[in-house]
Amino acid sequence: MTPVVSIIMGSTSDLPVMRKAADFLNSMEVPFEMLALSAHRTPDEVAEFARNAATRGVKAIIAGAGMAAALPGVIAAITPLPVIGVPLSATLQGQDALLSIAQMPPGIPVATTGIDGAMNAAVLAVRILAISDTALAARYDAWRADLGKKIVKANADLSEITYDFKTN
Ligand code: RP5
Repeated sequence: MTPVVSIIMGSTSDLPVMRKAADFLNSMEVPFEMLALSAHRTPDEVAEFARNAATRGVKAIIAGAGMAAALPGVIAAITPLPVIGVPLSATLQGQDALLSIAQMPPGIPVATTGIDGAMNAAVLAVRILAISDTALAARYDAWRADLGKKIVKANADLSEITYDFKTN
């Protein structure tokens, strides 16, 4: 199988969060790869990965990083592919990484999720891929319809709660 999405992280210490992206891609039957690459510790390997990703058939890159989170931005500076950055809450509750990843200069965007938002990174990657893949779009639509059912159940649960002055 050729990977369509690359999930990149700076360290296996990022795996507990980044695994959520893998879980979602797997559930959507999207072939993906997982690689450890660090903008600061292995800069040459990051550049090589980013230069070759598109020609290897990758269509979107998810990159998670904490602290001085340069990884998504460095990849975006090299590849023509869409890069989705996941700020990780390694330090300062992830606010350092959030700003590092989101505040890219004009022309080199990184689509940035919320802190530790690896699942949403995968959801966004699926939505990008689904534009040109009707079978994937159908799987995504079915999953999304299920999300709505959670709210229907939540309303049923809330209706069980009684107060003297609660009207519904
Ligand atoms: C970041 O440095 C990595 O993404 C990770 O969040 C952090 C620390 O890595 P380890 O020291 O745990 O390997 O670039």
